[in-house]
Amino acid sequence: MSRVGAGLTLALLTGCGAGAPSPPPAAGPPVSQLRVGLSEYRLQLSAGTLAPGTVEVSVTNTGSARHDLQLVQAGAVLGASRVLSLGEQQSLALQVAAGAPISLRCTLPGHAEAGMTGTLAVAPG
Ligand SMILES: [Cu+2]
Repeated sequence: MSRVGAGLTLALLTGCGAGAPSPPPAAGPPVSQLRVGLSEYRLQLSAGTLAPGTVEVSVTNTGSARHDLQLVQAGAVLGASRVLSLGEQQSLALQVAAGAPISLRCTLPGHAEAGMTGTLAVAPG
């Protein structure tokens, strides 16, 4: 118990110092090219907001287990990669509708629950 408390205090004191996990990308300018890294067990997104229209997504497995990526917008699957082994890369071309956010997940059993999920905003049209 006390060890957990001390760790939390230290994290608060050091704030954004080196070694802290990098926060998810803030809502920056909308992009039409996105890179997604898959690892255990998280998704690394190169941007937080997509431009509507055609978006190129480059998916790379940077982890050591097999992963895939599925992107869903408004209940419809926009695109999905095959299951990628370590170091494998696949490019997807998506047709993105304006405004509605996109959810991302690895579909392998247990991976989304372990943290392999993410959300992208989409700029209004
Ligand atoms: Cu996975």
